[in-house]
Amino acid sequence: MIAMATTPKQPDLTPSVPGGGDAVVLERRRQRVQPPKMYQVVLLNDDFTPMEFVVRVLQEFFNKDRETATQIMLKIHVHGRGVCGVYTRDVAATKVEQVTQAARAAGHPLQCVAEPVE
Ligand code: TYC
Repeated sequence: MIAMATTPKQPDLTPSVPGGGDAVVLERRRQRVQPPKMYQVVLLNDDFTPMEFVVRVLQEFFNKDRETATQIMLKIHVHGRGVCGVYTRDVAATKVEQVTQAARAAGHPLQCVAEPVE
């Protein structure tokens, strides 16, 4: 057999398209990332935490204006619970930590929980 000097094969960069030419084919790709699962942070009613403290919590940790904070607090007071905000998992967990810590430091039994949004 006779060895032939050949040039190394280069990858063919030209998209092969019926009809040839220099057309570029763009494939539709399925979306690979999903939106993150979201968690709602909920405050629970109790008989001891002062209304004013809850209003301040809603203003400070959930960025509510005073009027909105008061409405949410009253809703919790009447209905037993209320959503304060919806966040990604880590942010929601941090809110729960911050609120619980502030409540305990002030000597209040306020309960704050995060739950997945369906
Ligand atoms: N029920 C409380 C009171 O009458 C007020 C309150 C509101 C407490 C909301 C907790 O998440 C709460 N002082």
